[in-house]
Amino acid sequence: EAAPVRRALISVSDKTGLTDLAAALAARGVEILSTGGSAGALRQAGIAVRDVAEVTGFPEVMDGRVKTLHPNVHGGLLAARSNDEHRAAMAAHGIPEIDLLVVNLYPFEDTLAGGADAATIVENIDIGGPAMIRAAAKNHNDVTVIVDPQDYEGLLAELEAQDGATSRAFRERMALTAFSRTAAYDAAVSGWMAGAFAQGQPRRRAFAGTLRQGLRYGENPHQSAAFYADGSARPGVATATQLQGKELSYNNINDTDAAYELVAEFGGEGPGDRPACVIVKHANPCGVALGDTPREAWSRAFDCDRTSAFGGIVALNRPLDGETAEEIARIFTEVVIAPGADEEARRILSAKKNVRLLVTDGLPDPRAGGPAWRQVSGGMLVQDRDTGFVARDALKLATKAAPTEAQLDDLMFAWTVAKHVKSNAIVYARDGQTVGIGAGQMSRLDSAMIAAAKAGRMAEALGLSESPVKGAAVASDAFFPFADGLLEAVEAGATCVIQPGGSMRDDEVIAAADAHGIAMVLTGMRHFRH
Ligand code: 93A
Repeated sequence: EAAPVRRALISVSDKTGLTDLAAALAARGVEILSTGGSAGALRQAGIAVRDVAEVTGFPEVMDGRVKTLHPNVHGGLLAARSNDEHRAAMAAHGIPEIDLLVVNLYPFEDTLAGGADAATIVENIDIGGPAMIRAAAKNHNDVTVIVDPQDYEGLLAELEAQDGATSRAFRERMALTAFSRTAAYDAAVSGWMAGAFAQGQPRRRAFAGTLRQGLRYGENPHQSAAFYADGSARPGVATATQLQGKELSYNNINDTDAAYELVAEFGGEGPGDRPACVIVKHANPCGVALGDTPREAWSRAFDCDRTSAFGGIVALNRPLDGETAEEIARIFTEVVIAPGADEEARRILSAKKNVRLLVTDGLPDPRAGGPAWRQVSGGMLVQDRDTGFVARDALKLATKAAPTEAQLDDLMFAWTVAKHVKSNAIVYARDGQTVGIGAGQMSRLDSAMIAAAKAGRMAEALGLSESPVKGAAVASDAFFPFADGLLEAVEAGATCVIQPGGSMRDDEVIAAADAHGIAMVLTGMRHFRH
């Protein structure tokens, strides 16, 4: 069922491609109705247009808050063309049929991302636009709705192919796009309000995102999958630009996010603003290190667990430079993400066609709030992102021995890494380098043993004469329920400990630390990550 397009209403904030589209429509004999700013732009381009105000018989009032909210507009969008009563109502009230609606909304998300004040943000909540989009999308039986300048070309091709009409399949696709857009738009508005008006209260909202990329498959080849952006415009994997390499996979995206979120902690007010590198495998870091240069940070991260780093995801908190790219290119790496890449780095990696290189405009903000989602059978869990941060001077000394400044550096470093390791997390670190990471075990003791065993393998790989855990700091993402986990770490060679504290047996754990002359600080905050 083709629906002819004789009259269009155009009302757009983003004027990209506007005049080309309107000129092409006019050339097809389509009458164009338009709102203030859009009409002005069209007239300036010499395109004939009728003001919506003429159709409504009502001027645009209240700074444009009320311009298309009128029965003559909504009747023209909603009337079922095959319904006699609807036709009679149109005739009785002089309502013109609107066959095509082209709308894009007030830039709410961009205004928010630009850091505008509340009044400006509120003024950018579009009311009339979504109302028209929803009306036209509901009436996709007869009306075509376009909400994205990227679809202008497709529309013109459709009109050409259908002799001035659109096919049902096209209208259905555009209606789906339209409702996805208004859903995402309202999610952005409610998300902002949740932060601004309802801090600390449970949030009543559902996720709605914009499709960024269809994926070849999900975690496994038999699962279909897609990647959505939430419109928040935060620097990160969802807004990154891919400069080269194969298409990102579901697991790539998940692992890249884990790597980038962690490396972004080493910047700004975090545990130290030095070049840092994180290598992730299966959503857990297998090497994290600071260095005087990104290159040094990479090679120190690599040294932590050279075996696991194979096929890993590399994240840097500095732009990728040539010498770092050269080092990274030596081993098989799936993805590299950084806040930029210089020309030399791009040239070097371009020889490695399979490496996916992603760059972003800045780093993710580890203190930025927002929701974190998880699906469960028949429902969803929503929580705030884990933005918890314990400042160095807020640590509580629990033992007789106090850590030195250098030990405190390593404790802060290890604690930051532990936050990003799946629980139970045990992290050994020395001189700004992880030397053993135990992740995802069901017992803390097992995590401590695995971390120590990995450190043993590091010693072997690097030909070290002793375990790199000797004199290391150890971080535990949650309290030690018994002294055994702590004793395991001490036996491995750790000399200082950071952990939340708060166990019923804290006294026992502290006594064990004192008995071994270990310095232990308590954060009072845990970082479970499941
Ligand atoms: O302020 S509104 O919520 N009230 C309306 O009646 C209305 N009608 C269209 N915003 C409204 N619009 C929006 O105006 C459109 O969604 C579009 O983003 C914008 C186009 O305005 P102009 O053509 O004046 O630039």
